[in-house]
Amino acid sequence: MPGLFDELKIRGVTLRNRIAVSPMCQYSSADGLANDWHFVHLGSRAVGGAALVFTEATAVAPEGRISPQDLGIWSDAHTESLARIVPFIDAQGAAAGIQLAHAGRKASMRRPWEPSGAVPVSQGGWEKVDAPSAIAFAGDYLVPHAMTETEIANVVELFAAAAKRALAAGFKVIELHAAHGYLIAEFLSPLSNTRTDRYGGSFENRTRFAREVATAVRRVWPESLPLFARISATEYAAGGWDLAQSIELARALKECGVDLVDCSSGGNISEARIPLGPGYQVPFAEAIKRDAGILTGAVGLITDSAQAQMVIQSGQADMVLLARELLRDPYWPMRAARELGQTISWPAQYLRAGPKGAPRR
Ligand code: 536
Repeated sequence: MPGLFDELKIRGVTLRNRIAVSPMCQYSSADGLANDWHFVHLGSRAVGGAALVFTEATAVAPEGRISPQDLGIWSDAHTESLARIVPFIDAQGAAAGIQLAHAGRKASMRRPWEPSGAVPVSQGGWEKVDAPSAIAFAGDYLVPHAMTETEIANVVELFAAAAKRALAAGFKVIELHAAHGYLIAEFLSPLSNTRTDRYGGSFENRTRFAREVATAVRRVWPESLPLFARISATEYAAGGWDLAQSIELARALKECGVDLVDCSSGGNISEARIPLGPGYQVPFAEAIKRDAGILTGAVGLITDSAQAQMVIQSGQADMVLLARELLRDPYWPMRAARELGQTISWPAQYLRAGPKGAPRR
């Protein structure tokens, strides 16, 4: 079994180790554009030694943003704002990844550090949010509009258009956001999707939108570049989406050209009780890897280098995605390498502080 600091080759992309920066909302954009915050946030984590640096959930359409301050990728200006950041990530030896997202019924919400609730139209929120069925996520969320089949087809094409823009911006990996109760996940769950047409009811119908998005993105995304999908492996609710369905979905997504399933959980049922704890989602990555025969990523309360090393060495997952721990310490991969007795290359600018001490003059 490989270790945390062994390379991972997926299609034509070789990642320098098994550590990725999980997509993390920064709530710092104006009009969906990337700016200096995103440059420094993403750039410093590439300097810190991660192999793969994901943007936050990046919306394929304005109304697909979780908050008015989310990143987006629906115009040339958006592509250009991201294209400024990608070469810097590349130059650090990391690969730049973008998570493509549509927030569905969880769109148009306030930033977490503001009082909670939907953003009123007068304050830049939007009038209408989309979902498979007209069922609100929770009391302070908008009641969504149940999409028509034409509207569904349009969103599939928006994902494909966003993938083309991601390619133009220089990204090497796309992750589809099919987790956390956002639009794709809303279609998967019989609790949020009560449709009676081709997009609701049976497992095949509920997964149709996810499969169509993956297929449409794969059509425009080069053969040589990896495609990931983040899913919620369970929604912790009786009669809802669960691990058995996730394994089936992973098999189906593999057929559509998805290379790796990033295994998260929750987010579609506001009352769900989630059994949080160190590495609590790792067993989902393990089960999906084993039973669907696809690469997986483990995410969720992974904070410790020995813990991350064990996830990889035991074969539970092929990579780890760190989120909050990489907010605390952008240099976590460099620190983890030292703790695990591994040598990794440091940025030349920082070498005098590196594991081998000051370079000789
Ligand atoms: C964590 N979050 C995920 C977000 C943004 C808000 C916070 C996202 O995916 N864009 C989360 C994890 C699991 C379930 C719900 C939320």
